[in-house]
Amino acid sequence: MTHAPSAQDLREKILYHLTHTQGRGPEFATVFDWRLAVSFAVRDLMVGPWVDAIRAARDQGAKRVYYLSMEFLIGRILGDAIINLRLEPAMGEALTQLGLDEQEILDNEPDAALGNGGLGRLAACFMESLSSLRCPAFGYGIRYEHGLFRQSFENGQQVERPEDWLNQPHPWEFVRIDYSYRIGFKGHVETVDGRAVWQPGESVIARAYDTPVIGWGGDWANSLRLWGAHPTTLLDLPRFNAGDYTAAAEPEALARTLSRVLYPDDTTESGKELRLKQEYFLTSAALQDILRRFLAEHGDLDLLPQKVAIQLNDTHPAIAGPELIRLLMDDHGLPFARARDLARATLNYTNHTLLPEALERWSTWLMGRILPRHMQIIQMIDDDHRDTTNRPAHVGIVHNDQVHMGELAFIMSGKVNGVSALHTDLVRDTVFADLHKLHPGRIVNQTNGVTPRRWLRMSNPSLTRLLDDTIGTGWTSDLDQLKGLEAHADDAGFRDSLRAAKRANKIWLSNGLLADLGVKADPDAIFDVQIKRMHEYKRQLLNILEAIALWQRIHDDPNGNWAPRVKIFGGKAAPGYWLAKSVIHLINDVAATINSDPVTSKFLQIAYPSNYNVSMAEDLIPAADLSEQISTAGKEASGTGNMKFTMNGALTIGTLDGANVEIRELVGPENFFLFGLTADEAAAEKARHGHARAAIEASEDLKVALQLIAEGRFGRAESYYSLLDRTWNDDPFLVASDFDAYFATQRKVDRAFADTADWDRMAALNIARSGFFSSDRTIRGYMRDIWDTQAITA
Ligand code: 26V
Repeated sequence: MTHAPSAQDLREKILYHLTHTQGRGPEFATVFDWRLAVSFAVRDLMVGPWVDAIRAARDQGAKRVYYLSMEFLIGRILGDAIINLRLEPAMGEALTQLGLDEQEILDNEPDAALGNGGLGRLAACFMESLSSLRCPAFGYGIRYEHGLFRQSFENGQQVERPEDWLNQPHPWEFVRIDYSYRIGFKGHVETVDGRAVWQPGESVIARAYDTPVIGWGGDWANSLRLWGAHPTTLLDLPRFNAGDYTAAAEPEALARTLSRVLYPDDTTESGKELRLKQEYFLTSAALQDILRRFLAEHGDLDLLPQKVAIQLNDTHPAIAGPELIRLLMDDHGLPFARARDLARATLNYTNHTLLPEALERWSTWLMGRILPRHMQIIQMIDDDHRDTTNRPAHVGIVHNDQVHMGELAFIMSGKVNGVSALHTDLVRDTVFADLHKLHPGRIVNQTNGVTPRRWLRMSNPSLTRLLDDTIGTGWTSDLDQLKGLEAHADDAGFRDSLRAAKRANKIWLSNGLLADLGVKADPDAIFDVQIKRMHEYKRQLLNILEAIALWQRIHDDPNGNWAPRVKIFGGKAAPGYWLAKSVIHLINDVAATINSDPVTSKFLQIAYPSNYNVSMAEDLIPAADLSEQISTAGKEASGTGNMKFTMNGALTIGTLDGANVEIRELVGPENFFLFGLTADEAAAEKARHGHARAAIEASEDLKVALQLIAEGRFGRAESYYSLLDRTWNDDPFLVASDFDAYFATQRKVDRAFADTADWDRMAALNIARSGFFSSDRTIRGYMRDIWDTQAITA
């Protein structure tokens, strides 16, 4: 930025927008009015760099990156924009002068919760890093009217309510009515002069809504372009004139359904027609927009791969392969082989999960009915691949009347990547082993990362102050500079400051937990945090069983030297995932019993705030001592929360899964609490008949814990019969097999926490060695290995 605005500049801008945009005098303004006025004042400072960035990319004929994702889990925008535009401390002063509470203003903003979990939050971190690195890019997604459902607990059980973030003005977006595209569905395919012509039976309009994403330093912004669905005709006039007003509005209601609600299930692929339509809606709108821009700038379709790199965030937009071929063949007259080659040189695919139940498949019947032309092209791609590779018979896209979207994405991509070293190895060795043999070199690794602007500088101001004072501010855009802390890890003065910073965060959180849940969290206790979607493979069950076993041990020896602990959980279950919901119920029931036990209450407390989201993560992570990353080895593709905890000075208790492997290698095995079976051992254990029962019989602690649940010590036993039955007789995620190792490792944590100097040393070293996990490093990797693209230099 040329010059940073002063507190007075900001105050004047805020008052200007309060009057002229909100239409309110200060004496009548609500917190909402003020928050919008502040947002518009901040937005004004983003628009210049944004327009300049778009112009620079066009003028230089730069290659653009396009990130296609069904999910962008943004969270709040205002606080992040203030940080990246470097408006602090001026903004703080301006708000104080206006008599406003900055925290209250920031908290007034609803989260943009347009995602389920890791995959969506990664997309948001990537958008921020792309801008911070000045890489010309667009994110393409859907402007869901309702983001991820709001969770509350009734009698300990999850209840879902609709989320309605757009039920109020959204100050960050710009609607572009000139960028509208027609998206067709159904109908039939005709042949006219030897060329296929798809005559859709239905269509909707995709309209662009742009949000600028400002990078660190505030001199570059890319666009997040979200598509809203609109009807091709607003009103059925004959019906209206006939007095049937409800029916007359039907076309509008129907079209809008497409961008109405985010699918809340990240667990099982349910093959729903509306979901397929949403995926095509996003993909077609994005590709039409990309081709329009490309043709306006370059004209010659042969240049497409040199000027455009498209990243598919999982298989959700994998219809991009057939759609791009369709546009090139049917609209631009290219022959199939050339269209195929151009598409494959432009598209790339990231795999985010190996869980078989989450791999997308569509019946050929549904695909053929909703997208008849695409079904033909999918068949052409599959036939062509068979003919050009001599592949084994079991390899391919269409099998048993199902279209396998992973195989489609793989075959239509130049590069395919996994999201951690271990995950990429497993992608090569398992799901895509056959395709990997046919196309060696196509699969590459890009270990995930997170943006240190939001996840350190913004959310952890007390640690940020210490870092700035100790090593300067350069770490913000060059996270490897955290290495400079290593020299201070043995300095008792530094360690005391680190402890004080953590303690301030714990006190803040403790006050919140008391106010919201009535849980008394002693700031000197271990704050032990597991926050993520509720999934069997993430093993929240293992964690709560450990709590029960520990509770019993404390009971057996109430005067023992127990390390006080507060276990904190956060996370939502997919509405139809009843086993995950039953774990939520159990955690809440166990918390109610344990928290009110006078014998143990000073040693063990359990808190489960409802409606975990990005904003809650920003409060919990800086206050954590211990990060729970305890998935069954081989199941968690990467994890990104694990990285956020590490850079905020929490130590990890974890398995050798996902990016935990790399975290442990980098921070040093002596600074990481490892336990449990490896991926290979877990696979072998699962194949062993009766593994669960054998493990339970061998563990007194686990047996007692399960017994107490079965006896109804934590609410009605019947509620947990299925969960117990599964644990005894099936236990596919090896909770029982890993229990004793987990319990023992938690006791090691207890002892380590008691030695404050040593604990703080380990925490300092975790922070110092976490630089690798910046999403800036990840994006540089994609730019180099996948997109072959360059940043625009200032
Ligand atoms: C799956 C599905 C299945 C079909 C229906 C709709 C739907 C929507 C979302 C998903 C998400 C599955 C993948 C996912 O979120 N993976 C997570 O990606 C993170 C970023 O790479 C990674 O850190 C986590 O380990 C991984 O679980």
